[in-house]
Amino acid sequence: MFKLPLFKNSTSLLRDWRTYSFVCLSTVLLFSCANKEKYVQTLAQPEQLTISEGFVEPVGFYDAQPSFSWKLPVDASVKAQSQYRIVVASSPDLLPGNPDLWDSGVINSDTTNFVHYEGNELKSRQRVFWQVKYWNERGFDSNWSALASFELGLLSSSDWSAEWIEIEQPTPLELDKFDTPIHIPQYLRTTFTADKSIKSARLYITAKGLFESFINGNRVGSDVLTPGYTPYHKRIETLTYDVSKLLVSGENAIGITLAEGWYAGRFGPKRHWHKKRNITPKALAQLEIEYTDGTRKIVVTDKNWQATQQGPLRRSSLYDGEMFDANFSLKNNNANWHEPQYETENAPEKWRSVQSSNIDSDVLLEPKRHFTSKNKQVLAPVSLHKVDGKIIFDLGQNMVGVARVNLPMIEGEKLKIRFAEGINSDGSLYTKNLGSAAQEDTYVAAKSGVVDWRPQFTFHGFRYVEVSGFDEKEAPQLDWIEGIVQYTDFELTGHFTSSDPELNQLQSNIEWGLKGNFLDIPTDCPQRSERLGWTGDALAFAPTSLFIADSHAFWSAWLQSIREEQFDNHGIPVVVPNEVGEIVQAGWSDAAVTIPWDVYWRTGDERVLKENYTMMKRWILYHQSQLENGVSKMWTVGDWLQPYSTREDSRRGETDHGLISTAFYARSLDIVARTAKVLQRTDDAKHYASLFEEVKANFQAAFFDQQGNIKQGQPTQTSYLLAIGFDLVSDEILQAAEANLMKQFEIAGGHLRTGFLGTPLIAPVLEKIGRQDFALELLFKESYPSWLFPVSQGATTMWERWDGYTHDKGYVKKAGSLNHYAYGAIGQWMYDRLAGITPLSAGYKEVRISPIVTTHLSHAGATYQSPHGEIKSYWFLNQGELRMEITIPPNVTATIEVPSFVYVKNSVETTNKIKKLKGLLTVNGAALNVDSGNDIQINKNPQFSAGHYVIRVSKK
Ligand code: RAM
Repeated sequence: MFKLPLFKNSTSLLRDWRTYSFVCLSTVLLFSCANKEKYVQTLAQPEQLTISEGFVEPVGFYDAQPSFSWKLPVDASVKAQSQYRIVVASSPDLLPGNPDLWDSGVINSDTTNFVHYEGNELKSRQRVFWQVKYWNERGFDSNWSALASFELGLLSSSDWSAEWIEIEQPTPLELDKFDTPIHIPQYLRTTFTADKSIKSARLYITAKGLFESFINGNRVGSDVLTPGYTPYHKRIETLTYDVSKLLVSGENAIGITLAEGWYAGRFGPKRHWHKKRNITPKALAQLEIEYTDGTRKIVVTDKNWQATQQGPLRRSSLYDGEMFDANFSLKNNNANWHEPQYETENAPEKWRSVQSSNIDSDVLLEPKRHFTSKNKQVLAPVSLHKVDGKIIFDLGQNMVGVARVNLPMIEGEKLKIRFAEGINSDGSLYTKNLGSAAQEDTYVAAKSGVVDWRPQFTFHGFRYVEVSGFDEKEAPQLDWIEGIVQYTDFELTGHFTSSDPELNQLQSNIEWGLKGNFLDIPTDCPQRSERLGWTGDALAFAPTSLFIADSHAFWSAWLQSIREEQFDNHGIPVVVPNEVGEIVQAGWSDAAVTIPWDVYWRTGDERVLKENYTMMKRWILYHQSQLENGVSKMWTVGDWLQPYSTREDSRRGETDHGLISTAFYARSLDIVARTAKVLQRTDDAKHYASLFEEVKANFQAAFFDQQGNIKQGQPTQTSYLLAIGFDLVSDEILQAAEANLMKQFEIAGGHLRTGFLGTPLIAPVLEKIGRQDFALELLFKESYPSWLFPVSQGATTMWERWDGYTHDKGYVKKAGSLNHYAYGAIGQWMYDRLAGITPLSAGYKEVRISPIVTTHLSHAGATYQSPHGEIKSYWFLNQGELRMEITIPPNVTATIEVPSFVYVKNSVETTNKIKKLKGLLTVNGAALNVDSGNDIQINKNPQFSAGHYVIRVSKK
């Protein structure tokens, strides 16, 4: 029977025994540079130059007012930056001496990130070069950095002389069984002569739909699913490719394949499909060639292009998959349709003229403002089995992307490729959780032999791939299939690991949640007929994602879409891009406020706050329009998917909806107040802070009694988590509320009983009330519901429901998505607290290294590529001895709090939950006296510079 006594004394005891004391011995000079520097003439140059949200040497860049970032080298001579200088020029020859665009001058500042460009106005197509140097804390200067450059794209619609083109086709269009038009993919082509020698060429291109482009037989770029997914009625992103090397002097051909994608296909909820009836895919391209003699030639999409729907791509749908029929070949004269030798006259039955339309004046054409999606990883099957004559390959990992097939077929046969996240007990594919998404690709062979194919304009969520229709004379081989994992092309920046394989699997599942649902926009799920940008899921997962991956640009771009989708009444839609109509929802739409803050906090980029500030303030106005007597009546689905909910619609959780909506109003106010402070809008800051206090009082009066009990609706874990987590109860009743929260856990048999809103708050709130011990118990629990329960049932991704599948019962009736990242929000606590890397100021400029050490593990830790360089924190516990391995990059100040005790696994009595760590404290081998000082101050205390540390608490 679960028992959880809450002794306040022992709680504060836990709080107090936090650190070890020691005397800072001046002999422990780890990375002393004093002597060395006398001889140093010039310091090593700054590294890893990026612009705006982390772009490296972009071509077709979106931002004419960029910011500059760099990293200081990891070098004993560099502890911090005291000054910097940036020079920017229109030509590399002008640098560093004659910067014609901007010279920042020598600026006294330790800032190395997001320094705003303040030079001459930058224009579309402009190529810009820059360099930076810094001075260290002792006034020595560095070499100039290597030269970095960027080139702007076509910044506004007026830069385009191209027209939208599409095949001339009969109207009305044929409808599918869902009443949505069938858009057979189009092939569009033109040829042209380049009559001089080519210096450089850029292809500016986009689509209403999805495109791939080809020049002279070669694929342009390696992006997938371009241009991506934005509110197309407001803004369509454009791509720029350097195609200088693909063109030749003489005859050239350019081809575009065009499919329906998000824009024109059956996508989103059923009730909106019919609206797509008058929408058809279109392409827009502008090829700009610069000859060596300085003259230019422009080739644009216009009426002169030709088009066909008689190509091998017969059908491409995001939900349903792709069909490729090799009999519809587009080859003649030994050439492919995107080569100049191909003759459309030889295939007159196929090629038709196109219809063109002008660029819409109210839809912005802007260069893509984050990274494109790409093929990021390849998975090989781990096994295969046969069911009903079909072969099912198991990739061992639930993933998102496409499958490449490489297998034998017989002429005329149809290869069917089906995808699922799971298999039934009879070994067949489990497809019940896919809704109406068929997730099925088809390949029709034109000749016998080995077929090597992958689709272009669809993606699937799957672990299992079923194939039928191959040449059955051949024995199936594992290498017939490859899983090609596709997601937004960012770098993975954070890695967590521990001694516990289950916890590591949880971490892996969290990472795969990101890989599976960051395909151009953040989605709830990648497999069923949904795959939408649900704001609430994003709100939960954003902080975790910002550690795992360099998702700064990704979030900033999606926030632009949120701004564009904000309703006139200031509401924020629950789904962005909005496919669901006018639905606004507390706890979901608040993402418009929480995510700018999360991005700012993790990156230090103030621009994300500036860009979104108006939207954030308008969102507060919407909240205010929902108030009645100080309490919010805003609609919400509530604590979505809380286990054991007794509500009629059990998905909606038991927590009172008014409490949730009022709590999120307060939360948004709190963040807007903090944002105003960062942006130095003092009056706003005061205004929102006082509103917050007002709402706090209203919240407490409406929902809590004097004993800290919930008085409206059911008492639930989430109601207390929101109240304590968002700081909404006064000090007088806080302790009682804390005890009531613990009682809720006790009632639940020591389990969580929270949905999408409560779950992310569990560990941080337990920590806030001094119950890290219990947070650990919950984290390591394996029985339902818990984070490790799905792991124990074989999960390789995060699930929408804690019990989507069980070994005993198989898939539950409403198993839901097996790739839903929301519960992955626990990652943040694992990185911040188990590994112990917590930012104390925005962008990790100041950090605290203070891992929670527990006998649940013998080691844990993380590496994080912070905006200033690599931060590492690992701890190892061996027979009561502790070793910490820590790296702090230059220009960061850190407080290392050496733990003075260990949380003991499985202790029932609170008093036994911690065990003192005793022994000799050494830092890089030198002993420290335990009598004075608490923490090791890196880069604050002159003794301890940035660098690597091994800290031990050992028995002798
Ligand atoms: C579901 C989505 C999402 C959730 C909403 C409320 O359909 O999958 O995860 O945020 O509903």
